[in-house]
Amino acid sequence: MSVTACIGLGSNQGDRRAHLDAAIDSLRATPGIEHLEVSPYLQTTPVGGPTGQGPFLNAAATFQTTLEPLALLGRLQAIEAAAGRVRSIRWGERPLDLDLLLYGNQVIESESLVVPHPRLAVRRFVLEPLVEVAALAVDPTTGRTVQELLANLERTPWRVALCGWEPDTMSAIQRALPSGWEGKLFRPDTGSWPGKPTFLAAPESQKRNRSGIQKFWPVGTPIVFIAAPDPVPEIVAACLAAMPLSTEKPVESA
Ligand code: PH2
Ligand code: MG
Ligand code: MG
Repeated sequence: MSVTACIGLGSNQGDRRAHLDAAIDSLRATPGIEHLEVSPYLQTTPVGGPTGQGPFLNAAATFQTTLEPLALLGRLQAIEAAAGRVRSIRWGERPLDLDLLLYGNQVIESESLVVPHPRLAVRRFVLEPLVEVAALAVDPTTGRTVQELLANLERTPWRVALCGWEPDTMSAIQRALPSGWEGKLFRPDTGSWPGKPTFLAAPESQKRNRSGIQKFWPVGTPIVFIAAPDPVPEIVAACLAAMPLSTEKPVESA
């Protein structure tokens, strides 16, 4: 059976265009991969990782595949290795990064592979190229299309869910919010909103995190999600599930 898969491509070391071109050629030559479409290449500013890295060239591709998810992952990693990729510092410079973003509508959470990609919904450098080749592909964790996820990044909501472990960083962000904005701190380790009863949130307890957020701000409340130091996938999913796509500030009832 053939499945539609989507991948993200990135390079910020060496001849970036040549690395992306070679990766596309290798994918096209792979048995079990067909009808590959690739987005334009987009120059983007590095997000996260050590400072001083050069800009990325990012792209996305979609194709039909008969490869099982882990076989596809293995093929992507072999193509990365052929480009000279050595895995050292997380989010450090790399000649080639190939990320499996979507594999049909499957949700996979194994030791070596998490699909949809955990940070798909919050990364402009992934969604901007992806919308060029798979605008209507659906992210099964949020139920949103790629084009909706990208539109979501353009919104200017006025409530902010600050997720993180470091109280100082969190309160600094809270103080920096524009006037009229409301910020609430969320502790992903305990699942508690300060001032609200704590409930246990195991990493996999997406449902509980979601209901925690919804108790605080009901479903449909426009919120934006800020995480430090690193987005927590289940919180991202919970926030997105609680967010409508409207940018309008809701009228407060007295
Ligand atoms: N990849 C990362 C981390 N940061 N920033 C940009 N602009 N593009 C990337 O592809 C990228 C990144 C982790 O893989
Ligand atoms: Mg990546
Ligand atoms: Mg990667």
